[in-house]
Amino acid sequence: MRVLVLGGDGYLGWATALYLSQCGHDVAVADNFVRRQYDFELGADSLVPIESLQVRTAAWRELTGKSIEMFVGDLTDADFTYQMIKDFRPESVVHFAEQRAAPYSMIDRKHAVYTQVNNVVGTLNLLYAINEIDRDIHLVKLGTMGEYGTPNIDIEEGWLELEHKGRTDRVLFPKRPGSFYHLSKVHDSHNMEFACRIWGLRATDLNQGVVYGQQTAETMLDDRLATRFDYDAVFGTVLNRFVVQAVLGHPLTVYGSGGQTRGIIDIRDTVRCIQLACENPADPGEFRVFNQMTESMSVLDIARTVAECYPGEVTIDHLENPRVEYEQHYYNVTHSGLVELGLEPHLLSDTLITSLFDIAKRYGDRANLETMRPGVDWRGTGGQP
Ligand code: NAD
Ligand code: USQ
Repeated sequence: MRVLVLGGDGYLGWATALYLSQCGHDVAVADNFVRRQYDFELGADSLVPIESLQVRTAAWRELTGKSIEMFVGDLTDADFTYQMIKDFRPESVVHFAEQRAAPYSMIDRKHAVYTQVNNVVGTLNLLYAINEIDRDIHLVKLGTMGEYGTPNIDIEEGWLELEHKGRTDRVLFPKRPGSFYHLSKVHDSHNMEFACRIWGLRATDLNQGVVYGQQTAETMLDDRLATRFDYDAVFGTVLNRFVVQAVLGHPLTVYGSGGQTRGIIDIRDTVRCIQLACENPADPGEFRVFNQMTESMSVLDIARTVAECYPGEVTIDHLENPRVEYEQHYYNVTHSGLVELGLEPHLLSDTLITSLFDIAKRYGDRANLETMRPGVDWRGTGGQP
């Protein structure tokens, strides 16, 4: 299958491109490298050094004989997006290429507007390109569990059977997201559902939980194939941050009481889920939604698990929560769709955490502690990252 991975220079896009290539698919990647630009803006960097996309793809070819074609450009540039689809003629497009940090979107008006324009316009250009060039292309789009927020009812996979005043309907599950970034994903989901319903496109929205881990079988083949490891307060995700903090002797930064519960997933399961979605496409006209997470954990339980696994002293700090979010809430999520397609989840284990400690130890001298403390305040007080 010909698969185009948008955002292929990023944390998940790169690991996914390698995995799909290893599975025998004909893979191309696209990126505008804006993720590397955010690092310059924030004074942050991946803990693990990453090579340029040119070096990465050349190393993959050298090691495996498989080539990954590269498109450099911005999805918000419609001409670029159309030309790329015409040139590569994908059967599936996997879309990771968005600004994905909630704190980044909450810095100020400029960053909120940038996030929503980048994400919503990029996806809309893509929907138009698919509709005008080849409606049979299956769009596999990364959404987020945070689209739902933390409602006081069970979270279903995208859709809800509703009974109201004696009548029933199947409606999109109500969304109550927690940042302008998460809202951009809600807007994308609505645009995609519309494109499926009105134009007959086929799309899968993968509402993914917080990803942890850094290595896959493919990225481990050679240091030049490594993917990013973010640990700063803007782009670092919670479990990966706690691992780096433990190794550096920094207190684990639990926001508030830590009772907030999230769906989580190992990066090795992320790449497998994408493969399963591509190889089992949605039907024409279908807007299919999967909740791409394998287990739920509270932030405090994540911190305790990391602290218990670490063979040294670890302290847990409860910082005043810079975000506005429920710290105690109901959380029960249906996530059976991908398992039914064949996913065999890796649940969070001591072995995985220990291997992350090893990575953090190896590159610990590259860490910049200045970027560790949260500086973005959800209440709009003009906090600086
Ligand atoms: P990332 O920032 O590492 O990668 C995204 C890539 O997209 C970057 O390389 C960036 O340069 C590129 N990009 C952004 N805007 C672009 C544009 N307009 N045109 C071309 N390229 C563009 O992010 P990631 O962690 O790999 O996440 C990938 C996707 O998965 C995102 O959509 C994110 O919302 C979703 N997701 C991530 C997580 C997680 O924990 N990392 C969890 C759930 C969902
Ligand atoms: N948190 C802490 N301490 C920290 C960092 C985070 O307590 O040092 C808490 C946050 O307050 C939040 C939870 O941990 O309650 C998760 O935060 P996060 O930064 O790991 O994840 P989030 O901001 O939700 O975003 C990440 C990815 C995003 C993706 C999302 C999936 O950056 O792209 O969409 O996870 S989900 O959370 O399911 O929406």
